[in-house]
Amino acid sequence: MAVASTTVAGVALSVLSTGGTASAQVSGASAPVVTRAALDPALVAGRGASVDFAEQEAEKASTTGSVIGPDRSAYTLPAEASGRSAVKLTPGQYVEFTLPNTTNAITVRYSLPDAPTGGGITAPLSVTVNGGNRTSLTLTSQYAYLYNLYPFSNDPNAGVLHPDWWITECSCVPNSQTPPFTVSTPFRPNHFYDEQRLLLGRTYRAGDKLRLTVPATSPAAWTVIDLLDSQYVGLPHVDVVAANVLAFGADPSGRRDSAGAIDKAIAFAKKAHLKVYIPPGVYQVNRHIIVDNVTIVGAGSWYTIIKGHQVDLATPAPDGSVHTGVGFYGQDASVGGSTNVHLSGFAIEGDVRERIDTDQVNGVGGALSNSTVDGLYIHHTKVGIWLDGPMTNLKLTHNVIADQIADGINFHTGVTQSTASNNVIRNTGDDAMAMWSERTADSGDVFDHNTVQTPVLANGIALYGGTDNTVSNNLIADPIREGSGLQVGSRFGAQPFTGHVWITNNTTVRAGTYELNWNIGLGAIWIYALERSIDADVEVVGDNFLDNTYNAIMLVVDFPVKDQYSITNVHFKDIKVDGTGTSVLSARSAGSASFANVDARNVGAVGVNNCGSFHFTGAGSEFSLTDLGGNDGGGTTGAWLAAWELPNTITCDDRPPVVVPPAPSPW
Ligand SMILES: [Ca+2]
Repeated sequence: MAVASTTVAGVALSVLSTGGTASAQVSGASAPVVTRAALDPALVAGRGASVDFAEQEAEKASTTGSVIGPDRSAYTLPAEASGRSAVKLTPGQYVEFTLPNTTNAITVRYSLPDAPTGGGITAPLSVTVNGGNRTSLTLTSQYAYLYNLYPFSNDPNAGVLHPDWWITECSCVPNSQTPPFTVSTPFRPNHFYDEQRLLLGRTYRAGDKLRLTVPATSPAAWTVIDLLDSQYVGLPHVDVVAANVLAFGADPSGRRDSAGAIDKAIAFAKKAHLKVYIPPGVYQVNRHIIVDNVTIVGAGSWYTIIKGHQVDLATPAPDGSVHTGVGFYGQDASVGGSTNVHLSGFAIEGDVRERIDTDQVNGVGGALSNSTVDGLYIHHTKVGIWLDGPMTNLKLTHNVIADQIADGINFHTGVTQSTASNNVIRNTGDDAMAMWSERTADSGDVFDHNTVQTPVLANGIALYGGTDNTVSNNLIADPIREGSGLQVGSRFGAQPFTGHVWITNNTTVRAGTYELNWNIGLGAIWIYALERSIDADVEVVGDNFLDNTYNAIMLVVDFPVKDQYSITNVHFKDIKVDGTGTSVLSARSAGSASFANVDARNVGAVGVNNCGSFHFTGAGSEFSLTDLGGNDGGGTTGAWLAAWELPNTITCDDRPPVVVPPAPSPW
């Protein structure tokens, strides 16, 4: 990882364009500014995934275009950008990055307009280094753009999808109005971004200038560039002692369907006790490859690409799917699941553009016990990795999951003793990572050292019930709406939380989002009792909550059940809160929590916004705080945990003015 230069002042200079037309203004830094989640890497050292690329935000690079943002308002281009800012280019404009390291491969995160009637467009982007070696990317918005209410639509012109649902735009049920309330279109556009990888074909040095230029003839009115990841990709991995899929008829040109050939290679490998090897190439697969007791190795995710079309099923499958598509699936848990499956070193490129929750069109699925998934790149599937247990002992490591319609990783139903670590997950349409204890509890699971960026809906990492699960050392940035950085929620029919919940040493940044339906700010971590009380031992230790849009911490019970459920037994220790638009803690629940060594600064409102369960009795709030000492600092209102607030002073204010905090800095 390169040393970041974060102190380079923006320089502006004027250059004459070679076309002899008007001069263009160039703004931004010429020295590389390497960041992690748009932060100085020193602020997040030891947290998040260890990765082999360096990340540079376009808004910190040199450009003839215009910087958009920062802006955290949902349904806008800046809000879904890393760091809530990006660069907008019109045809002829460019953004130029100074490469921080030896580089032969890049990932560009970008946005294009949708087609007027939906479905996306394509447009070129030219890549040059030091003014030469031109290559080109064909960008697309065919996998971007969702509109409207759940389960969303690809039609930018559609009226409200559920006119019988309450919506926040009118604070009404549209069909109950006379005349019915109509929404303006496009209604709630989101999921603007996509990303694309490119092997440059030769190796460049640190200091070389990589320029992304929108050709003057581009059909796209604008091209937004969010960031560039650059890296050096080594030679393809070769496995000689293996069942090579080419020997079984697989077509590495991607022209013929290779699913049958891969099945044959798997069958042979199992008999011969060999691995399956998939050499460099693009392999067309338009259905699930069922895996059990097999190891499948690619040449590396930049070289071996399994790519498929979404296929309409003639009749719905027993699981409710109406489509199928490329994916590697363990057998269903109802027939015992699969075991001893090891997948590594390839990409899965799906073709999912709409959200149909009954469809099994995920990158990896089924039940996979005693298994590993390592070094995959999973793109354009519905969910990157969705496990349906019961199952046990799965390890997910060093996977990159991007541009999903729904979740990134979901441990669903009785997934136990399993780990997801060092994964990078970006632009999911739902929770980036979740443990969902539906019907059967997840237990003994760990999400550790993952990096999550810009989930456009829901949470960075969410736990829905379960026993003795851990979320540790993760870096979670830029959640956008109807969720936040970390959630502990009794929701979605989950089993109760029992035993311990450990939320340790995570960093969130630019979380604590605005909840559009509730019309209030959430916390970077929010503990939410909707379907039952939360009374397991929740230990929140060593976490840093940076640049919170609203609160750092929220404990909330849904209003209709505020007198039924409570949140108790939550313990905060060794926490740093750097910057809150509003409070350090917002309590909208009966119950209690303890605080030890929770330090805060740059706090925008009263330290504790204590509403309890909204009875406002003379005895004080129904939520009480225990001060275990060392809770220092505060902001505009003085100490965040002042003696006068303890144990349960009512300080309830739903919508205090937001004070935008300064950027996070070394503590
Ligand atoms: Ca950006």
